[in-house]
Amino acid sequence: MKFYYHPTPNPMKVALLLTEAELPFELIAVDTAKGEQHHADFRALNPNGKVPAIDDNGTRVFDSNAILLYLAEKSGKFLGNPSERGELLSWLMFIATGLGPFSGQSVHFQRAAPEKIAYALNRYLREAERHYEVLNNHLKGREFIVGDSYTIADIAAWAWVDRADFVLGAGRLPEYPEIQRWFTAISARPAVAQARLIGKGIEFKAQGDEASRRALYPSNYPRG
Ligand SMILES: N[C@@H](CCC(=O)N[C@@H](CS)C(=O)NCC(=O)O)C(=O)O
Repeated sequence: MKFYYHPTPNPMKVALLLTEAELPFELIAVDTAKGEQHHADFRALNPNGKVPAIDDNGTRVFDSNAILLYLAEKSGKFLGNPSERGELLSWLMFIATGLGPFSGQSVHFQRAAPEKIAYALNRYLREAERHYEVLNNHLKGREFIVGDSYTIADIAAWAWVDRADFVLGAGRLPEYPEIQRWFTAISARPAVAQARLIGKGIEFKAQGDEASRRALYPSNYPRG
């Protein structure tokens, strides 16, 4: 299996599941600051031009939570109790469509947008905070997000909460004590330390110059 990777939250979900499930893979770096996500051979795997993607012996899967479901079903691990399937799907979609994108946009408008736009800064930070509140309330009295076992919902949320300092502002995770407790416990899993080592020897380009802005934020430039 080929795993197309960049050290950012959505690929980190897949890195953690591959490590937890002990699935063998070949790591393929996609340097998004160099625009490699737009190359035709990568677009054939992921027409959306984003990481992560996998190529499992000719089967392509793109979009991180789809990959989590695919690999969990393939390995028969981290899907939780079948009676909790509705909960699992609900929380996976909550993360895929809410927690993740609002967190990502909050980081974008704080750190990457060419202008500081008060409305956008407030809108995305407040929506990220609201998603944190929903998760924090849900985790009261719970060890895991779904049922009483570790699932791909925990894996998906972990990769985003790992960036809480950038999403919410440095040192703010303790404002969500249930998430903090849950995050500390997941982060102590041996697979997390292993997942953090994936791609460590690879030098990815730092963002910030004109070429990387064109690669990452093409909508800021004229078409064509
Ligand atoms: N919905 C996609 C989003 C993937 C995504 O936004 N990936 C980011 C890295 S976390 C990326 O590829 N950024 C480069 C770009 O947008 O060109 C998923 O969950 O996999």
